[in-house]
Amino acid sequence: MRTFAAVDLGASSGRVMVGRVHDKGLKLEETHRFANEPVRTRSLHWDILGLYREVLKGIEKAGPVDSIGIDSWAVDYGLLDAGGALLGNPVHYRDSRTDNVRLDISDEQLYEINGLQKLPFNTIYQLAAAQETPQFAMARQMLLIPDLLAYWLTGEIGAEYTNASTTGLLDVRTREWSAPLTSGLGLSLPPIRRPGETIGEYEKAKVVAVGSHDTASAVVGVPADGENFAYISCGTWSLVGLELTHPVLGPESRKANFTNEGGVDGTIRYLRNVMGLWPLQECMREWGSPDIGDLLRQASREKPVLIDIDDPAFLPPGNMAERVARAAGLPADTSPARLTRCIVDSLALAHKKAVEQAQELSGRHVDAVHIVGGGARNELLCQLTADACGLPVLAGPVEATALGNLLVQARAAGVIEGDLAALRSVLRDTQQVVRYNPAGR
Ligand code: LFR
Repeated sequence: MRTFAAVDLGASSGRVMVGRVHDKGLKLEETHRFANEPVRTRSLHWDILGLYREVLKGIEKAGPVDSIGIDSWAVDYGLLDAGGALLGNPVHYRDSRTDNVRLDISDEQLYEINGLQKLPFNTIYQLAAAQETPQFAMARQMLLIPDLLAYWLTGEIGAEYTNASTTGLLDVRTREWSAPLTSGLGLSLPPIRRPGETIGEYEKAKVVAVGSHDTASAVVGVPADGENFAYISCGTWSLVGLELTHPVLGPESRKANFTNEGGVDGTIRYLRNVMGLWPLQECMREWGSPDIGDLLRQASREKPVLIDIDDPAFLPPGNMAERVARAAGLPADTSPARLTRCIVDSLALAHKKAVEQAQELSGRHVDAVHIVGGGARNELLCQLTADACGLPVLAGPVEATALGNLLVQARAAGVIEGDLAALRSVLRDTQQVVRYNPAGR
C-alpha cells in the first residue's frame, strides 16, 4: 500500500486529504480542513502565508507519505524578487484592478494564440494592471499559487502546465509560453513542468506535479466511461465542458467564450466558466449561514424566476442578495428561499446552454452530464440540470479534485497504470455516483 497527500486549495476553503492506494482499492481521508478567507486592505488579497501554514499543518497531520501534490484555483500568482523573496500578498482574482485594463493585442488575435475565454481576471490582464507598480519593477519571477507553495516546500522553480494554460500567456498549440505574449513582460517565466513530474522533496516525501489547476484535477476525477460525456465541476464556479484531444479555435468558439485549457495527459479542457454557486455562497454568508438542506427544500417549492447568472456584475463580493433580487425584478425583501430558487434555476439553465454549445462547437455528442465537486451534493441543482439538459446527470464524487490529484500521484509512483480511462475505472469501482434522470424521460 502507498500513501499520498493531496493538498487542494479552493476559493473558500482548503484541505489536505490522504489517499491510500493498493492494487485496485483507493481510500481517501480528510486530515485537515481550513477556511480560505480573503483579506481586504485597499485591494483584495489572499492570505498566502496563512494558507501555507495550514498546508504545513495538514502535511504534518497526514504523517509519512510517499508524495505530496498541490492544486489550487487558477490565474493568481506571487511575484518574487531577484533573491526569491515574495513581493507582497498575491492579489485575489475578484479584485477590481483589472476592470479597465486593455491590452495592445485584439481579442481575436489573442484567442488565435492562447485559445482562452476572456475572463477579466486572467493573469495576462492582472499583469497588465500591475505593470506600472514599483513592486512589479522589482519582480523577477512570477509563480502561480501551487507553484509558489511547491517552491517554498522544495526550493524548486517551475510552472505546472495545466495551471499555466489559464494565464493567457501560453501558446495553445505549442503548449509553451508564447514569445509574442511574454517577451515584453520584463519577467522571467519558469520552465513548464507536466503532471506526474517530480518537483523535489519535502521531509523525505516527493513533491510531485499534479494537474495543479484544481479544475484539471477535477476533470481527472470524473468517473466517466468512454468519451461521450460533459462535465460540470461545480463549486464556487461551474466549469462546464468536454474533454477533447485538440483545441477548438475560430470565431464562433471565441464569441461563445469557450476556453481551451490544458488538461492532464495532453487533453484539452474545452469549457466555459459559468458563475457557479458563488452567488448562493455570498447570499448564504449575508443570511448568517442558514442550513443549506432546509433552504434548498423550501426553494424546491418556490416558483422559478430566471436571471442571467453569468452577468459579470455578479463577480465581485458583497450585497449579493440585493443584486440578485434587483436583477430578477423582485423586491429587496424577497425571501431567501425564493432567491435561492432563482439562483439554482438560473444556474441549471446556464449549465444547459454551455453543455449544448460545447457539443455544437466541438462536434462531440454527449449522452450524460457528470457533476463533480460540492455541487454534486445539491440535489435540487442536479435535478434541475438534468431537466434543463434533457440528459441524465451523474453526480459525484464531491472530492473529485483531491481524487484527481491523488490518482496522478499514484500513477507517477507506479501503483496505478494506464491512461485517464484507466484512472477513471478505479473511480467507478470505488466512488459513489447518484443518477438523476431528466423529468419526463
Ligand atoms: C475553480 C477555478 C476556475 C478558474 C477560477 C479562478 O476553482 O480554478 O477553473 O477559472 O477558479 O481561478
